[in-house]
Amino acid sequence: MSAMVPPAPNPKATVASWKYDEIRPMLLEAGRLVAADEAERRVLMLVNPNMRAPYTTDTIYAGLQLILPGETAPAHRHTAFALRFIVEGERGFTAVEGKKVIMRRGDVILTPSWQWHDHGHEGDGPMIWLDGLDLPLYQAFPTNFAEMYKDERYPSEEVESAKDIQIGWEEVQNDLDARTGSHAIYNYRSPSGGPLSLTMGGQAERVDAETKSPPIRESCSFVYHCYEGSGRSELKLANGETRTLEWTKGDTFAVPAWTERVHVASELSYLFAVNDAPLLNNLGMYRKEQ
Ligand code: 1HN
Repeated sequence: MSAMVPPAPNPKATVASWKYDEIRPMLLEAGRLVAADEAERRVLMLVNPNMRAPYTTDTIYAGLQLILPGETAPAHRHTAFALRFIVEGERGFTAVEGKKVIMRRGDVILTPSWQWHDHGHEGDGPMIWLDGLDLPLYQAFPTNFAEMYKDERYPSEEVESAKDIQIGWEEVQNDLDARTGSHAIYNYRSPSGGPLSLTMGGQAERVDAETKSPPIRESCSFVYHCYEGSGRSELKLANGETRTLEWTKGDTFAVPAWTERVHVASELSYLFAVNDAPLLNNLGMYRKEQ
């Protein structure tokens, strides 16, 4: 029976990390080699070393997407949900179902299922963000499809703010900083009060300088991104293996399901993470040990 119902969760994904100063040059090289509209989306997929695309963890796809000045990533829509965490650049935009939203570093911007969206860039220099999509689910539920719009851009108007799809960094950090204790977790909520989507959620964490977060393990998995600071995460996988990952600003790392994590900050640090907690909660599969 234990092959079918193991004594502990056994994710296929392993711990993995992508250092920004190593992968940024590759992304820029992709920028030289492949036009954004040629690729539809120019993304450096963060594929879990134990798996193949689209798996960053068993349930989350993540990648770094690049748009160069003047480029357009053409309008399309798909059943998959996407959230983006803006890493670098100014005056890039994403237009979602007619709302053109300017991307600012640290923003979370949502692309709900089946909404038309295109990306562009009216500033200088590279515009880079982390995409989190629920693509792995569609390997089990073959209900994923995309539709291309007839034109490059779906008609849109620039908006000052789009509270339904954009959460700025400032309110997140204000909330984290207002909390007592050397470690705090902020769970992103959609304006309607629930998690960001039916499948994917977001969280941000503050870890004060020279402190560590309490050990936590959850049945959901995470793709973490260091917004600011530096430190390491001490990870104990579901199979008992232990791994330590060093991180600094811009680095991204995957934490598989049921991995115990302790973040150790060398300086005041802020981490963002996309997770699949909403999916597991909706299916009654979410567990947490703290
Ligand atoms: C996609 O449509 C986006 O809309 C980003 O920006 C990443 C990765 C694989 C397949 C589709 C986007 C994607 C993607």
